[in-house]
Amino acid sequence: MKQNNNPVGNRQDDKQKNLLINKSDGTNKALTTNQGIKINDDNNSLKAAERGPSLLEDFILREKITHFDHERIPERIVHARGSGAHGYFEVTNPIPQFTKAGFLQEAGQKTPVFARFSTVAGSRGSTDLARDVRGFSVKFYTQEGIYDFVGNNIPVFFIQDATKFPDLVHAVKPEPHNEIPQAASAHDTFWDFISLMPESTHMIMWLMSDRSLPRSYRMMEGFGVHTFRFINEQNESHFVKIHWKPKLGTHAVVWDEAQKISGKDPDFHRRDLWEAIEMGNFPEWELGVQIIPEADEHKYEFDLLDPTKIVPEELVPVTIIGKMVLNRNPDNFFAETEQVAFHPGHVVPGIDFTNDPLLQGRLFSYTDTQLSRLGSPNFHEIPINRSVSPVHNNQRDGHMRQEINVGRVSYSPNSLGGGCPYQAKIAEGGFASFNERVEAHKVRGRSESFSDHFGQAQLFYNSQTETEKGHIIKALRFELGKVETTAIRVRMLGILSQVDKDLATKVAAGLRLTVPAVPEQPMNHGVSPENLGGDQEPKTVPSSVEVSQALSMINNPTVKPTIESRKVAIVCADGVDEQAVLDIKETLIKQGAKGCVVAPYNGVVKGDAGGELAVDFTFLTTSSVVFDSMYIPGGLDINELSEDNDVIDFLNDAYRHCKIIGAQAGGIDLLSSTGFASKINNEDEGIIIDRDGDNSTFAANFITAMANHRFWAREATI
Ligand code: HDD
Repeated sequence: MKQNNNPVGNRQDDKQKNLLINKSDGTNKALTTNQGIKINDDNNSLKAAERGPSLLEDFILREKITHFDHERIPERIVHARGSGAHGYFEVTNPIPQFTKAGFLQEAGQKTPVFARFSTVAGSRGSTDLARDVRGFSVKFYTQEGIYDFVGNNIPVFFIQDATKFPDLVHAVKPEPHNEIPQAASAHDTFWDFISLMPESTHMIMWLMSDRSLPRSYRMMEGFGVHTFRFINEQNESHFVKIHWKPKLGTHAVVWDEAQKISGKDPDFHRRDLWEAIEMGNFPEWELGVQIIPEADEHKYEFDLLDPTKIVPEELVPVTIIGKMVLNRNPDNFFAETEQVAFHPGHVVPGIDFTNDPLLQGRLFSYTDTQLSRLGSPNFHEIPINRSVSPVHNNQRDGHMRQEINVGRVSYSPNSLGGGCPYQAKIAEGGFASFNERVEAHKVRGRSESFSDHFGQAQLFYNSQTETEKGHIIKALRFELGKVETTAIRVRMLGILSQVDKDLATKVAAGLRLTVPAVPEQPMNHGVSPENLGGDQEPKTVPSSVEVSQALSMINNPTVKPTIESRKVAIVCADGVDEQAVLDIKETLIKQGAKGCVVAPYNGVVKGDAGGELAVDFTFLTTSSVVFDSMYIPGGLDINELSEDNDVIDFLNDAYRHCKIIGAQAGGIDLLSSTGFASKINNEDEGIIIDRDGDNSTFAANFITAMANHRFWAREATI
């Protein structure tokens, strides 16, 4: 029986306690230099006379400027733009039969975590709303050491082998001659590469879908992408795919909206995460696993080691084993969110790797990148990266070493230190890699079982609703429309035609091109025939599952009808029916949502009963794209509002983005000045009208409509 080195119970505060010794608060304290000398004047440098030159002697000036000069570190080569938060992971359904990982053993067990969400291509200061994959990383501070989950919000990847990662990233990043465009894939080098890499087709379907435009970090799924292994106490291995399912469902914005948010509030996701936690709306995800016995390794039409493939939930259901709650914002962005260093190779006993060639390459890359990003092999000592379980080994010295290792022994074997630190037995938690049998020739090549590049791209496309298919077509027209080289566009049409002829034809129509009758057969894996026999040409192995509901965001069976944490703009002006506003605000709060008063001016608006309502935003300081729904109460001074272009744009955009628009009594008249005036008489179920001012019936109808996220059917009529 394994020694219990994972005391069960509530360990969720362990990391906060661990961070405390590094926290510093200057409240009511004197200003000092870094050497602790109190500073008397921080406003003037030391000079030879008031109008004379500064003196080199001024250690206060020198220290301050030198520190400032070195305040920046290299940003992450990918995933530079991100936001993080602290929280905990709680086991709800332990699975000791599959894994001996200590933090997954008992129901109710809590482990502190730090999660970071990111875009991939843009720089640190780029917009949150780029069309891009989102990173989804979680550091678990377990009693057995750090376990890092380093996944994405899309369950597959562009490439099958890590050796192509630098090529992929060079292609998607801003072009090297002019550093344009920032945080965008819509340019020639990206599509040139993609059009020559048919293995990326499945990923491209996801990337062109609204999955790449999340409404919020809190409304996106997380996937481990690779197949990993769970190892149990009997040293038996099961394959595992790891999923995070958001409590609020998986939702997105539309592309026109995303582009406008990028201008109006490029911090949209960062702000949303921060504010939700400050307001106590703690973001939550369930952790699910798909478990596949070793014996089933070759049972499927796809290779479990191929990171461009999912395991459809129809073949292997997702079992929920726990939940993550993020309940604390960082104290300091740089110290925590910027310096946190994740690594898919940080695993604890009970979790192990497979031979997925993308994963294998990642196991090298992540420590290596921290050496240039954080500047030292001692990055594990940075507080946010520090394990809560003890660290003892013979590694020593290096830049910025914090630990003071005592004693004269820093080698093993040793007798002078009594043989310590000693090697842990497996039974006491020592990590032992799964003893997978490998009998092979060295080859520089790829398995033929990785050659299906279109089967699951078809599964994904076929699983989308018509609305979602329409968005994919538009996205491809946009992206390829920005490509300047016609040959690249045509090559991509050839690839798309292997997913779906109708898709390719519709994209081609937007580009005024014809889908090639015979697609230019792009590169195979570049496998040299001398190294490998077999057919390495890209091919289509039709999926045994024809439609998977879990792949659609609109049809997703796990999406719950909730308006929790949604934001409603309440269009206001003097004379507004203040009771109606108070009623809707209260109803929204009860549902976990929030109503914000938006008016033509800051300060307050005067209500019809003589009261005043505080204004949250003006039509200048906000935009409808940052709200989920609009509500127009009665009593407003319509003349003033209907002549204001900002107000009319506000409503027109909401309509265009399929948002729910509610209006009562005199507020309905404002809609006649909009571009959708003709649609207000029951022609559009997303416009909720109440002429009689019956607040409770109206609120119920408004909320039911909002819970569907958007009224997508409208798109067909615009
Ligand atoms: Fe990676 C960062 C996720 C393939 C090399 N990656 C990074 C982050 C995430 C991912 C979420 C940000 C971590 C953070 O918040 O600090 N990466 C993935 C996923 C992949 C993937 C899901 C495919 C399944 N990555 C991948 C490959 C390589 C890298 C194949 C290299 C061979 N990734 C890196 C990196 C980064 C990184 C260069 C940049 C910053 C960092 O590691 O800490 O090492």
